[in-house]
Amino acid sequence: SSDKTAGEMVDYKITGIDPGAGIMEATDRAISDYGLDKWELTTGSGAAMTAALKKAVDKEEPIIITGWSPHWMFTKYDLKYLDDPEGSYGGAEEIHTIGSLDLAKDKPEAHQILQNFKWDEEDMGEVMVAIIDGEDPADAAQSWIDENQDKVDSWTEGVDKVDGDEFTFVYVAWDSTVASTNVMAKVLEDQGYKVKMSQVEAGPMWTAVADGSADALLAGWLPVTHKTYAEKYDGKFEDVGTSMEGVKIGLTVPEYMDIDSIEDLKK
Ligand code: PBE
Repeated sequence: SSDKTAGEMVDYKITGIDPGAGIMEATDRAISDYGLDKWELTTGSGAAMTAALKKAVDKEEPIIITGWSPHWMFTKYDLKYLDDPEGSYGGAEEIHTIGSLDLAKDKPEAHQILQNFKWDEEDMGEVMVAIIDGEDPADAAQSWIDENQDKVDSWTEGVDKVDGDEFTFVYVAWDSTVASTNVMAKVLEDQGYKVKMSQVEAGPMWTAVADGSADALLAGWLPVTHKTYAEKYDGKFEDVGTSMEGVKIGLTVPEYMDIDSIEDLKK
């Protein structure tokens, strides 16, 4: 440790991701809730953030990032969340599958599978780690499916096959979402769908499902992370199901940093 404050150590900079991400809005809220007037949240992307994290960890330098789990960064590095006594980041979040209002009527087979879709942090972690270790996302998804056929069968059991119907997922290039979307794209392809994966920003992702130009998104983080989007499009989408429980967002630092709480950033 040093005599410097956390702010001095990182130049009062929190390394963020894409501006539309819910965690960015939550971080703006934290800056205001904790009175972090001198602090700045930088924007970029998930990939730029994890590149900055790797660079810092390699040199054991201080860094503060917008983290979330499940994410492979917690597997690859020793990291900790900063305590959040004000609750700016909410508590235990869930990942919801969000469908267009026409989904159940127009594509009942896909709707049923998405309703059944549920996996855990370890499952998603296996796909994410394979991708970050260099595997093509589609191949990583296929390997996971091959090794977890029982789980996949439990999602598709009793659901009729279809014959080339089109299905569009919208997703953001967040590592967790890349993993889930690639897996479910394969699952729906095996069911007979012709699946398109359209990569967009967070706002347009919600808009596409709400206006029906896409069928579903798999990264509806609720109740807090995407609250603003869910409220904006209230009544224009179906909350199809919860694919994972107990997920989390928050400010994240390497274990070697001598701070434990967002309150420590005020010093
Ligand atoms: N995330 C991953 C997203 C939701 C999924 C935490 C970066 C967000 O902040 O909107």
